[in-house]
Amino acid sequence: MHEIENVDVETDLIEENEKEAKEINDFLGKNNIRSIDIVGAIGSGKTSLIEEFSCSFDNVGAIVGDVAGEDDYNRLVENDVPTVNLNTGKECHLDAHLVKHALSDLPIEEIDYLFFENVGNLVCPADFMLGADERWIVVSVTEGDDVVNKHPIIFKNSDVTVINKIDLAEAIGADLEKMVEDAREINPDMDVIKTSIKTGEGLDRLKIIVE
Ligand SMILES: Nc1nc2c(ncn2[C@@H]2O[C@H](COP(=O)(O)OP(=O)(O)OP(=O)(O)O)[C@@H](O)[C@H]2O)c(=O)[nH]1
Ligand SMILES: [Mg+2]
Repeated sequence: MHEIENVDVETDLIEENEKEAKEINDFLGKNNIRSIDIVGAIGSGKTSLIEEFSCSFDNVGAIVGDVAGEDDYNRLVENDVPTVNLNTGKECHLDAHLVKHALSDLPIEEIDYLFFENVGNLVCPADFMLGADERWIVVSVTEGDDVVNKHPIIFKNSDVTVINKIDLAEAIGADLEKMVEDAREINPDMDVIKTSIKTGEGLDRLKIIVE
């Protein structure tokens, strides 16, 4: 006879992840590094945002996650950003264990601002915090103006919402204010900032939050 035992694998994984995330946050704090975990849909503007910050702030570093390839890594290295590339294969999010290892490949003493770019999607990264000071979620108007409402968990677990590509809102008929209201309703404590990385609109407000 086989005995049936319930093992709550997901809870164990998340608890283990929380422990390592706390270690990361302690480590970065001791090294006076301000850290931001950027999550968001594919193509919403995550790497573009890190590129912007690397032009505005000294000593930016990054850890970038994608299922495959070195595209984002190459873009950031071209901008002189010390970067570690993490390919997750079939996994659809970064986790604290991966990030902890990646930290040992960065010149920590040369970094004041560290950005994590999570794998692009609005579902898998939701429960896996990476130990950053803040989590920002970047969505763009081209994903549809119901994208916020459809993904409440990740907005609940974030500190700042960036609604990007507002330069395209009119062209695609997106209701920008609906997106803002949805985000505020899901998480009333969250800053919600509308941006266009293309025109520069809204970026000053984000830079103030980074500082
Ligand atoms: N029109 C417009 N295009 C933008 C804006 N921000 C980013 N883009 C473009 O959108 C595309 C995707 O931007 P990325 O920064 O690569 O997006 P990402 O979120 O890093 O994408 P993944 O890493 O693949 O998930 C690029 O071609 C950018 O130039 C914006 O505000 N307006
Ligand atoms: Mg990217």
